[in-house]
Amino acid sequence: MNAEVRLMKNMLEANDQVAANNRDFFASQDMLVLNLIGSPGAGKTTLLLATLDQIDDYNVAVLQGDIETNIDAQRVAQTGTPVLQLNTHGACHLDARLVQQGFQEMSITPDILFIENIGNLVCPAQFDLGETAKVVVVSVTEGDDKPYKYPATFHCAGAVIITKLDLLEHTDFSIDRFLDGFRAVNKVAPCFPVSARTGQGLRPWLAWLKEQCSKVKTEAV
Ligand SMILES: Nc1nc2c(ncn2[C@@H]2O[C@H](COP(=O)(O)OP(=O)(O)OP(=O)(O)O)[C@@H](O)[C@H]2O)c(=O)[nH]1
Ligand SMILES: [Mg+2]
Repeated sequence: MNAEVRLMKNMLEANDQVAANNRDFFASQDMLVLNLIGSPGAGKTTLLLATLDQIDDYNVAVLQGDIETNIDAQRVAQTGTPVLQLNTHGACHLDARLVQQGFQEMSITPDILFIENIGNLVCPAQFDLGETAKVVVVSVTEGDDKPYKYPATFHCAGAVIITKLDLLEHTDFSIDRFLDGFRAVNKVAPCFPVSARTGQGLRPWLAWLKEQCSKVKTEAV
């Protein structure tokens, strides 16, 4: 094993230990924790805002990951949802330590914690944060080949959202082709085509979310 590979392995192992602590802690608090992963501009924050608007019967908090700026945290804060911006200042993914520190700083215990990861379809899938599930967000404007090109990311998804459905007719995105690629690497996770702009298709996603929330609380009993 060369030095670079060894360094990466050590880094991932150290991250996994903190992630395991996070996962135990979140489970002990009956929290559903979702790690939103997707390319820059895929529509993660817009989906989050449309979701927050529909789940006001839950206590929700957001950890907002970005390399720089608090633009997205400000968008979330306008909804009244507790939010903390996590800036990585260059790193292309959040890690478990950042999440642990950010969550401790918030000092609240929500029913649902959304973590918006850095816009990137590669590294965020490799770094476990201790989340309950990863939710991969892909938009129709990115092309339907993403599960073929980034299989590991789609393999580890607990759910996939295809967003910007309102733009579908202006693209050559084929939902069938996307699903064929997705099912080749992940037979179980649900896929929700939505438009966060118009609200189309949000209902099944919201139902899944609420179901996951109940599951976390039931499993804790
Ligand atoms: N038409 C349409 N536009 C959308 C939809 N969702 C997001 N957008 C637009 O897509 C752009 C990017 O959306 P964001 O939600 O900021 O994307 P993001 O994935 O959070 O981006 P980063 O945080 O920079 O990685 C914005 O101009 C949104 O208005 C949608 O469902 N339909
Ligand atoms: Mg965003």
